[in-house]
Amino acid sequence: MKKVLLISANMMKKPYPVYPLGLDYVAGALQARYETRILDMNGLSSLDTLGDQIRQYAPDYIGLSIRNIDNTDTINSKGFLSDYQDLAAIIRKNSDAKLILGGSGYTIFPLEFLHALGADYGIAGEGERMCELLDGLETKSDVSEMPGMITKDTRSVSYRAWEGQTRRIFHPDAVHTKYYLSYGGMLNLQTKRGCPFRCSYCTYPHIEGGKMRFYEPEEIARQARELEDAGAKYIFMTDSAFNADYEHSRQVAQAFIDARVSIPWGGFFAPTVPPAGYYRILADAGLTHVEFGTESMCDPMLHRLRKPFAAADVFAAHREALQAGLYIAHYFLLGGPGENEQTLQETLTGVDQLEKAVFFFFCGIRIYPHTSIYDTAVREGQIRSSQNLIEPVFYQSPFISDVEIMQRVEAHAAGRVNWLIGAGESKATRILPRLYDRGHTGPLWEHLIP
Ligand code: B12
Ligand code: SF4
Repeated sequence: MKKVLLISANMMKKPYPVYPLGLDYVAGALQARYETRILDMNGLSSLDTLGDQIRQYAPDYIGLSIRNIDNTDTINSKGFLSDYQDLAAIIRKNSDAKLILGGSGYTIFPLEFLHALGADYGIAGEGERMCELLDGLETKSDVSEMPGMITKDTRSVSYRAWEGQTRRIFHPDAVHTKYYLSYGGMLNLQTKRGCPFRCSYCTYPHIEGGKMRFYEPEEIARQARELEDAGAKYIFMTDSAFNADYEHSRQVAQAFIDARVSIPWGGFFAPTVPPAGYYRILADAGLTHVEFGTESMCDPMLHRLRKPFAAADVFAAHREALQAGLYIAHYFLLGGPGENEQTLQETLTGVDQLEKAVFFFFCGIRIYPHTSIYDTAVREGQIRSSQNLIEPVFYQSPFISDVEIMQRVEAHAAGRVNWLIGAGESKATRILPRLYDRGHTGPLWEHLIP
């Protein structure tokens, strides 16, 4: 059997290190026909040992997973492209294997990454297609027409959602699994792919597709048990919006109850009005942390951001989640088209009315291709359509600057510990690593709830 080494390039440890779930699926797709090994840069003691590992394994193909492009922080922006270029250089120095790129970050900028890293191939979208690519290369067929396939000659990218089988392979004893278990204890799980909404700034429907594709609830529950039995202390559901389909997510919760999953879990939720008793059932199934993608508490802003809810719905969702005894966080994305002093004030006044929660404020919206805010920014002359956006550019409201927004939020927060402003370098993200080092588990923001 030919050998494939799958490398997770992500080395970001804030807010906590993230298990490379995507590679479990890629490995699952390859397993029948290729010998596969996962190497996680997070679990590696130093970059120097990477070359040794590559030479030892001597793979025929190397897949590099690119998840994060940058830290998406307006103030302390940090891009990871040069780190990935260094990684690619080490790979090339130690192996003649064909280098194939993939991952969620990669999917946003597939041509840019392929050229910047000098890779041989890339797959935009789901990595389950990697098996097809390798089979094609083995038989020396033309692979350039496969959906999502990127070669050095590709000029435009077109891909469609993967409709075939998906299979996750999880190794409880793998070096990288042990790393996450010993540092915060968080593993992750996906219950479906795709998001049916079209929020103006969001890349998720582009990465995962706009049509939801569900996994069997019993299979998810089996995986949750597997993670729990391996020693996980918390599971993050990586779905774009866990409650985007109320019926399926309720069935997942019921399957957890039936399978006696007892580990706490959380995920991203849209603050839409839930059916009666929804959060209660989820809480009974182990849900402890709800992370609402709320973005604004001002209806005209929510409308312009194309959110599938209004401010009144946020209060309803918040109330239901609170009554079910859950920890709640709301994420806000300020500075979108039309943001001004009044809309910001409306949001801040709205937030004041959300009791017992943690609030994360992101001041400035990163512009990504394939989003409607991208078109707005081009129309307004903020970016050129030919511009390479791997280096982050943030949308600027003509009526209020990101710095002004941040100052106003800070002033309004008046030192409240549950109001967290900015992405990368906030007080909380400096404290978290120390808490994990001392053996604490899970997302930990619940400790900031008043
Ligand atoms: C869940 C999630 C989180 C959770 C993760 C929790 C957890 N424990 O898992 C939390 C909230 C912690 C989080 C944090 C951050 N995130 Co996040 N996150 C996501 C999200 C929604 C899903 C990722 C996921 O697990 N998907 C499920 C798996 C199965 O899919 P996958 O990894 O994409 O893999 C598939 C394909 O990509 C492909 N593939 C993957 N690897 C490879 C390799 C090869 C060779 C091939 C061929 C294919 C391939 O095949 C896989 C199977 O089909 C994505 C958006 C999205 N919808 O993808 C953003 C996303 C990855 N996050 C993003 C960012 C920016 C961040 C943060 C930096 C934000 C911040 N400032 O704090 C941090 C970084 C954290 C860290 N330490 O790395 C960006 C990355 C792009 C960018 N601008 O850098 C994304 C894409 C969202 C966006 N804005 O567009 N995130
Ligand atoms: S912001 Fe959330 S609900 Fe909106 S499109 Fe993105 S994932 Fe879907």
